[in-house]
Amino acid sequence: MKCAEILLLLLCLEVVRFSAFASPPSTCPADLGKECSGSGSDEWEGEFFPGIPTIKYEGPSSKNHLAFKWYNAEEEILGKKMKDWLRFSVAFWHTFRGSGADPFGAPTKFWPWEDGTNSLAMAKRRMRANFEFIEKLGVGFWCFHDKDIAPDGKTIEETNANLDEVVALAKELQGSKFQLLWGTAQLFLHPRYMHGAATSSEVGVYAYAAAQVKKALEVTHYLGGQNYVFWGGREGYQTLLNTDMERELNHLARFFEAAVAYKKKIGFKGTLLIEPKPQEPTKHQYDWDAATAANFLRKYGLVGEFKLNIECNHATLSGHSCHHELETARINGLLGNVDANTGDPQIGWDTDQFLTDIGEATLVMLSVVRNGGIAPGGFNFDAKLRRESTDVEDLFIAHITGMDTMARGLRNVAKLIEDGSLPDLVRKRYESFDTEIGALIEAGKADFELLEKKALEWGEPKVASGKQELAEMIFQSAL
Ligand code: XUL
Ligand code: CO
Repeated sequence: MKCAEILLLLLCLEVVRFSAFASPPSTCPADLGKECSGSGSDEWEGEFFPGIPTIKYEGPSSKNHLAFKWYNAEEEILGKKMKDWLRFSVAFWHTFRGSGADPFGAPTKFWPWEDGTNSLAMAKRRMRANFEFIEKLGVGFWCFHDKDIAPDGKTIEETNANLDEVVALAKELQGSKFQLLWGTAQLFLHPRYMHGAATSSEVGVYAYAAAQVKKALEVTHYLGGQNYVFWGGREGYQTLLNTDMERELNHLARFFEAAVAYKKKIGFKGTLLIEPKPQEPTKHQYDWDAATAANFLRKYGLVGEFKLNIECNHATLSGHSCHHELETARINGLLGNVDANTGDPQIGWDTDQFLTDIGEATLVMLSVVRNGGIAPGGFNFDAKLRRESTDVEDLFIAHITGMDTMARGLRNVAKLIEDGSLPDLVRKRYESFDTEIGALIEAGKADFELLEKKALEWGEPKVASGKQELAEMIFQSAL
């Protein structure tokens, strides 16, 4: 292949890559070759998922791949029903707009209810499929981006009218059975956001993004959303050589302040969440990790108005474990929601896989239990099928495994708490601070003169074993 051809191929692949987040205005999957403005009926004969029963708990010995082995919604663990600890949510974008495209390949998923258009009728049909899916799965919550659920119009007014129409249907289908965990505005796919949204160098883009978030907050409020998420995929930079980082961060803070003011104005009581991620698609994203986001909130006086949505695959991309990010959020009083997924140790991008590692899930649940739960947040499956998984039932199997994995994590934490030896090990490790001088240090009352006096008196300190292997042994025995 010649150099120019390789470049062209790479360019095409990049375009395909983000098609999982729905198409920009007036485009549709070219390989399906249909009109995007098609205004067919949103009616659909019969069920979207015929042959798939309501998923039930059958216990660990079940061989039924359409049953839960570990997640038993009504069962009480550590004083709360499993469904209340876990508050599972289906991500509309992956489940209903995920095409299977990756940086090197075209879409692979052509669900029976799709007609290849991005029409309003198609949007409504997808919404019906969404509620049948979550009902059969036994999940109480869902999450969406504005652009996942409704097509853009030619103007902001037309776009908002489309959104209103789909949201009215969503409200009706939600009824009192289901709840919106969070809504968000998609501020990364459209070319206008290439330099960022709230951190764009163009004031027109800043205003456009504000109009989009204003509307997304309104519809999230209308749907009774429990939270609202800001993920700033393009809020960052490709190079500092052309970037006024200080000015961009100030703009981002002003944008968040305006969101807080508008939230209060319309009476939206949900929690505002920032979702950290270090990079991808930008080289450097401003909300790099939990500690960076916490520092940003403190600097701009926004602590108290925001919490964090921790995504496990974002954590690993930032060089941390998910447990580290959850604990950082928790000890700062900022743990708001979990985007439950995982990455791949060999693939260096955000693979958004369903979490199936029981040890990892146990660590995640340790943080959530220490936090006293996650409500009004929940566990949103920001996770997608592999490109090669193309059966409708795979959507169920993936979520069932994800839910069972988190349920096993919760059950394991209950075992660890009941056993008590892990917290005991940690408590013992610090017991030298459970003394008069330790209390003075922790109260901020031990100055250097006093500490020097103690050091002279005590001489060389005895340093105990960290007992890491014992901690690992105890942890492993609960899995
Ligand atoms: C991207 C990501 C998003 C956010 C919502 O990596 O996680 O789906 O969760 O915009
Ligand atoms: Co996410």
